[in-house]
Parts: sequence; C-alpha cells; structure tokens
Amino acid sequence: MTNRPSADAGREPGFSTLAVHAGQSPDPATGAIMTPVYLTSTYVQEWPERHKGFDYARTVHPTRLALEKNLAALEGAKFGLCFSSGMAATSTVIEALSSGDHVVCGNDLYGGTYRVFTKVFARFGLTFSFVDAADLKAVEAAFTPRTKLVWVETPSNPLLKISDIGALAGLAHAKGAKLAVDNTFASPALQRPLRLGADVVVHSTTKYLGGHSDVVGGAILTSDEALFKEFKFLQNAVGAVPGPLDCFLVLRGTKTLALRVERHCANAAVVAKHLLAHPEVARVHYPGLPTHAGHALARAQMTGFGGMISFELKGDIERAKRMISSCRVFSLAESLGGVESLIGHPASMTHGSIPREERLKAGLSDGLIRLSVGIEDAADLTADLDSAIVASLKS
Ligand code: P1T
Repeated sequence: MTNRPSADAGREPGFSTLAVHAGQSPDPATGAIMTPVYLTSTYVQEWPERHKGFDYARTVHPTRLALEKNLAALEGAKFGLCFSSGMAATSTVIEALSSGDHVVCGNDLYGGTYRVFTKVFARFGLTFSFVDAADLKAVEAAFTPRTKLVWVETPSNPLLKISDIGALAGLAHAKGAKLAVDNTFASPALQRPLRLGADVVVHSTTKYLGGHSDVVGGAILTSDEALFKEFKFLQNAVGAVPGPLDCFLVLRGTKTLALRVERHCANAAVVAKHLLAHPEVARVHYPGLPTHAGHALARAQMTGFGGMISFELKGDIERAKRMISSCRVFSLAESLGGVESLIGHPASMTHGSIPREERLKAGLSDGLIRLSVGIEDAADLTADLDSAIVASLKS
C-alpha cells in the first residue's frame, strides 16, 4: 500500500483505507504527505539508460504512477494504466485487437463508445455487434469465429441495465475471448468486475473516481499480464496520457470515493422511489427498485445501486425538454458522478451520435431523462424535480 510500516502486515486493508493510501507514500525529498504534481516532461540520466526508473514522461510519470497503483488497488487488479480520457482508455483496449477481429457489445453504451467503435475502429476492419447484454442467449448467438472481445457497461448508460459479469466471463472464456467491463457507472466502491471474472475494467475517471467535475481522464485495470504489457505498449506508443495535475485531482478524488458513493446511493434511492410514486412519471429505471429487471442481479454482484437514474415523463419530448430546463438544483449538463446533481436528455446529448432507430431498438426513447444524483440534501433534490415537473405542464 505505502512504504510506511503497518501494524499488521498480513491483514488485507479495507476499501476506504486503500482509497486513501494505496500507491502513495510520503515524498522522499520532503515528507510531503500528498503526492507531488511533478511538472516535468523528462528526467536527468547519470549515464545512458542509467536513471531512477523514469526516463520520459509519456512513458512513465510519478504522479500518474501513484494514481495507476491506487486505481489498481481499488479494482483488485495487479496492473493499472491511466489515460487522458475515458475514450482514450476505451480506444486503447480496442487498439489491442487486429483488423478482422469481432467484438460483441452491449446495446446500451455511452454514445461516444458506440461512435468510436462504429465510426473509427470499423474503418480499420474491426466489426462490432450490439446486443442486449442482459440476455445471455443473445450474447452467445452474436459470437462469430472471429470474436475476441465482449464489451459491456453494467449498469449501462443510460438505461441502467444490469448484466451478469460472471456469466459473461464464462461465456467469453469458453469461446477464447476476453471480457471488458466499463465500470464507470458503478465505480469500484460498488462493483469489482475482475473479482467476478472479467479480464479488463475500463473507467472514465472523469466521473465518480474524480468526483468533482473538474478533470477528464480514463483508466484500464487488469490482472492479465499479457494484456497489461500490450496496453502499456499502446499507452506509450499512441500517447494518450493524462497530465500530472489531472492525475493529482483524480488521486484526491478517490480518497473520498467510498463516502461520496454512499451518499450518492442513499440520495438516488430516495429520488427513484419519489419518481416511481409520481403521477406524472411513466417509467423509472433504477437497479435499486424491486421493479427493475436487473434488481436481483444487481443485489448479487454490487454492494449498492449507484447514483444514476433514468426515467420517462408522461407526455411528449417537448415536455421532457421543458422539465429538464426548469430545474434549479439539478444542472442541465452532460457527464455524471460529480458531487453536484446533473440532469440530461440522452437522445440529444450524450447519445446523440447513435442513430435514432438503433436507440429505439435498444429501448432508449426520445423522451428519456437521465439523472446523476449528487450529494446534496435529498429533500432539495425531490423538491426541485417536483417543481420542474409542475413547470413542464405549462407550455
Ligand atoms: O468522457 P470521457 O472521460 O472520455 O469518458 C467516456 C465514457 C466512457 N464510459 C462511460 C460509461 C461514460 O459514461 C463515458 C462518458 N460519459 C458521459 C460524458 C456522459 O454524460 O454519459
């Protein structure tokens, strides 16, 4: 964990202890308790190839290394690699494939992930099938002899679908493929996919890990050494690395991850129940509700249901737009996982790059509203939604 002696060296530290300490030691030069933001692009060598383990900052960087170790510890991974965005981390996993390879993907994914798969990597001869990842038979039927990877989000963005990580891993492995899970919505505070059998975890650290909407970043975590070596090679070869200040901000974020996520979950449970009982609400998607199709599975593979909710109002899309523009505590914005509550319209915002027919086929309706429930007082959040719903009735 750190270089400091531990009272009981054999004991496995808990999640919150790892979050505060893993990957970090007091600065050897000064004893500074916080990992310094090393603003350097290169390091002085005594002799060619004789140095302190650091040669060039795209290849290796001390602030980034601390974050990589911290995130690896939180996901229970042997290896961690950080990137300049969640999309850069996602792209690196796909860059490890070759032309002709096939990927089976969940059909409810962040719009940017769908876009990079279908509009960028498809150009290089990779093929992607999008199926309901909660339906194991559909996933199995999508395999081809060229399938090398299964890619899912669980809970998924924005419909909060839950897929069975252990079963998907079993299926992928039986067919010689790997399973990658984008764990951005759950965060390792609620779900550790590697322990359930996944081979690779991807994060947009922009979200719960950073936690304060002040940084964009991404990460890959794995315990598979061969995969790690390939991703590490790509991190250096392609070069989509985060800057040192960004790494510092995410490191600061993870220290409070467990606390924040607890509050996100508690507030989201209140908001989801409130919406479910609201006469103007047609449908609520939240894995913590017993009415959710993936509730039992979420209970089994997660330790909490998270801070993300999506729902549909009665009435048309214009009413939905009036409602989301009338909130005062929820801000109308893309992104999620920060301390402040956000509200969004996936069809025109985060998932605008998915063709309408594809969206509708996957169940993402034109009027769907997405909430990232923050850590404010729950009563202020429900009151804000109520008054925005009232305001949306007046056209
Ligand atoms: O924005 P970036 O750090 O590049 O992360 C991309 C990404 C990857 N995976 C998931 C599940 C995501 O939700 C995202 C980014 N999502 C949003 C910006 C959003 O509002 O949904």
